Amino acid sequence: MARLILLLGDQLSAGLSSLAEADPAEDVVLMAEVAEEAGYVPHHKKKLAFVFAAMRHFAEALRVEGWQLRYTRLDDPENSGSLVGELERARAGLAPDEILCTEPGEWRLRQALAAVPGLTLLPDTRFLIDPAGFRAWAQGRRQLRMEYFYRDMRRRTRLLMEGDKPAGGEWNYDHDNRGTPPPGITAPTLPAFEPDAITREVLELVERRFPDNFGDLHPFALAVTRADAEKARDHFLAHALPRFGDYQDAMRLGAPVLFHAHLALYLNIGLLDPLDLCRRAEVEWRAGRVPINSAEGFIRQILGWRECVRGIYWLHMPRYAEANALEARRPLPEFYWTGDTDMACVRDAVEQTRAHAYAHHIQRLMVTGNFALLAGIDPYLVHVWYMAVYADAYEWVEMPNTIGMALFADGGIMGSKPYAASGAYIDRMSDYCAGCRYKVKLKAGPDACPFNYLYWDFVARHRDRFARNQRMGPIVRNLDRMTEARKAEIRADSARFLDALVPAGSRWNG
Ligand code: FAD
Ligand code: DLZ
Ligand code: SF4
Repeated sequence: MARLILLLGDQLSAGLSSLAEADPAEDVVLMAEVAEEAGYVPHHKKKLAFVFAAMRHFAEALRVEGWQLRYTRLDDPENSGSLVGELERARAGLAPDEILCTEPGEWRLRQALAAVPGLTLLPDTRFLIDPAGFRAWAQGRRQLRMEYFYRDMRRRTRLLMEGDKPAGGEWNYDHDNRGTPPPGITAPTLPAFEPDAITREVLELVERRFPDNFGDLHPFALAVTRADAEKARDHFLAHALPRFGDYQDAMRLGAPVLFHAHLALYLNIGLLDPLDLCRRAEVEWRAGRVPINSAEGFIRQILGWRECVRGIYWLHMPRYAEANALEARRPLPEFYWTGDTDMACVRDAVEQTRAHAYAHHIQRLMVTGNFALLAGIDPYLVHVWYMAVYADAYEWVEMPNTIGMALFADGGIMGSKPYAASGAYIDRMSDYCAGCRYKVKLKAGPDACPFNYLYWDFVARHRDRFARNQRMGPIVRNLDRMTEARKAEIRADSARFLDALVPAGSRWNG
């Protein structure tokens, strides 16, 4: 036999480099559902079902195309439980001359695969810049500013360009991305995909094997094939992209997706292609169907942020996983798993995360992320939570967003200042506060919004560090102007609130 192609669960792309190298007539593709990948963080039930159902459908599509396939199901009695174990089992049975695998998206798995004799790792060409290209870009720069990286990526891909100038006249329409949806405006409903027999079998498997994992398995309406993911994409381009730009930072009670794409899970597993998606968004703008702030805002997220965080991940691993610049040590509160908190904003974010394995960016960053930052929760524990609960979570993208962007635990690699905010920000961008047991306008006492005193407590705890940060200077000066009595009140309110937090059980707390 010639070659064995190991194809991972988030490599479900027809144009994958390992498949492009292979010969369907001779080579064998190995795919495996394994306990190690399913269990290294306690994944949301919907995420598990999504990954396994998409894997099984992709395998079926490869078979139809004529590939020879070796597919291990989670329940196969011979299943060794790990990808390397499955590789060795296949090697023993098939005696391949060579093993090929496209680079995995995680340091942990890369280390394991790099140690397998006879295995060649091929570049993951689904991204628009490779780790070496990013390293070259980053070399010699004191700070990695996403904006400059993004402009270079625009020039490199020619997306939204008129000659050497940005289309529309500006590189970035961020200032037009902060509108609040007027009352009565309705967001488009996501398309729902009825589970077929393959998916129903997976749903039954997940229910049986992972009964205690976080999250609602039903209703399950995610796309698990490329054709359906493309339908979801087209629905977004037609119905939500036109307003994506205006309401990118808004939050609404009980409206999990608003005008966001809900496409990261399909991009990250390989069912959609990022460059193709960006080109389609540009076509919508050029045809006059969407405004520039939407097309540019959307393309910026994929071409800029998505590629940039991947570059940062590979540049800084494995140290990045242990980063804890602010020395945050508090355990993760139980309400991250139960939603059992009086803070209406946090409760809504957790409850919809439990229902959909989804929350949009501002909820992740400015509600659950902001709370963890202000409360000083251990970054690694927060990382495990984000990895587990979102259907789009893979370490290369989740970790820099959590440890860097949300928690500032990397000391400023991802951003020049922490994304810390008091209740006023959440109030401005959402309708949560009106129905909350806490009062967003109150600064002190048991009825005050906890984000208000926790914000100042956070600034006070890190005063000396932040005093050295140019962008935090004005905030530190505001703190310094407070009376000692006011500072003592902030400390007392924060201690009362934080001491009352119930830590999640050890199973969920590392
Ligand atoms: P939209 O808001 O519609 O954005 C469009 C696309 O842009 C997304 O599909 C995504 O591919 C890309 N994108 C947007 N923002 C980012 C970003 N900051 N980093 C990378 N890509 C981005 N994204 C993930 O894909 N997986 C994760 O595990 C993940 N974890 C996160 C954890 C935290 C703490 C934070 C603050 C953000 C995280 N993000 C993650 C980034 C972002 O929140 C999600 O990509 C986005 O919410 C996915 O929903 P959407 O498809 O509706 O995106
Ligand atoms: C996320 C995931 C899960 C839950 N299960 C599997 C699996 O059983 N088999 C597999 O090949 N891949 C799985 N994955 C995706 C891998 O964890 C993924 O390849 C790494 O996270 C690297 O991005
Ligand atoms: Fe969240 Fe504070 Fe508003 Fe309540 S009052 S919803 S805790 S920001």
